[in-house]
Amino acid sequence: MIGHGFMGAAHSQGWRVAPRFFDLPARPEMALLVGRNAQTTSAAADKWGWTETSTDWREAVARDDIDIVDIVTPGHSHVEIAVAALAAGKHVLCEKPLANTATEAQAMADAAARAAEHGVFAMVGFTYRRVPAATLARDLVASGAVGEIRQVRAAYLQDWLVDAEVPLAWRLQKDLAGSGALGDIGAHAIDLAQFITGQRLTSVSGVMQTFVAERPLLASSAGLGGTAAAERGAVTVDDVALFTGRFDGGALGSFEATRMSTGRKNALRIEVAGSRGAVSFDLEDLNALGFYDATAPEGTRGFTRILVTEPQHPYLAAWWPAGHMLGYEHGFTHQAKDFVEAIVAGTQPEPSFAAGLQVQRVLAAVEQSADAGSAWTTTGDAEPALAGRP
Ligand code: SOE
Repeated sequence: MIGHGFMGAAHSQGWRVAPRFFDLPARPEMALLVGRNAQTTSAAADKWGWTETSTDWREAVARDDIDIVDIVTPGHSHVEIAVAALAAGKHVLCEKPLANTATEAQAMADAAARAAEHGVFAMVGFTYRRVPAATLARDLVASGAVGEIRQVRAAYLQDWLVDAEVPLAWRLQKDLAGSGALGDIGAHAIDLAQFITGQRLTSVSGVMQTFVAERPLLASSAGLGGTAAAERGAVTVDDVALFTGRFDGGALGSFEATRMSTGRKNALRIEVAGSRGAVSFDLEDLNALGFYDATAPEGTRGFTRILVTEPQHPYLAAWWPAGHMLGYEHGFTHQAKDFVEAIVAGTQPEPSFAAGLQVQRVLAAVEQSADAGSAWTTTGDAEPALAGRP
């Protein structure tokens, strides 16, 4: 695994736990943790259970005893590491968003397509698909339970940047992160909306805003002269991105990605409204799925709160008895399980780098639209032929 920040902790949990709760066809070994600083990397390896450490990712991806490279670094380094690892014949799991630009994502998708011809596979880490309630939502929609999809409402609400004194972390710097709330959490909303509906966004109209233009530098990046608190740096990404979108299946979508939603900590909310019903999911209540059946007998209709903890629900047979809840980290365990199973079976794990590229094109279209006064902007996927469309 290359990197060891917040996602490094979450991915380590997934690799550590997956073989102990799922009967995997191969047992992943947490062989090598790579980071820039030898001391902090060694401490992380001891804490999370990695056997060896290195400060040289190029040497790591070239090793014959390494089969999988898991990239959990900031977005600016994804393309170089992933292309090198795939060329070296390693299967690659890469955190979201796939890259910082559509051009970088295209290079990664091309490298993955070449590698797949030799049975080497790549996957991008949109883990929320693997929350059982989200997978159940997808299954219900695919079964026709909500009928023709008309509206998709997706909002990823956080508030960790409301305080103007929160330091200038890498997620707030365009050269490292590519964009702010849009790419970091908007990418999750886009992927999950498309996963649950089975439809793709084809055009968008967006607006983006940075509310806090300067923040204190982190101590590590403050100069020798001043103190961290005294030195401030420019925020070069969005705090909030709002956009509407058209889907290729004819649905209309409204999206929010914000780190300024005071009081909301990690609320990824998706509601899909159709001609026969609706599903509603909230990551802050991730063991439950709301389901409305418009065909139920009149007088009995209402949103049902399905507790998604039964053994017949996705992934649940490996866990606890009904009502004993899962958490944020289980999506990462399910991700590791699905990735290992696909690699051993010789099948393409989803979401693929091609899927990651499509999300990157939506992100790029939102930024392009926001720069052009919220003009409708196509994502590159074929527009739906809609009768009577203005
Ligand atoms: C920060 O916004 C963050 O850690 C994202 O980077 C993750 O992808 C998301 O799962 C939780 O919030």
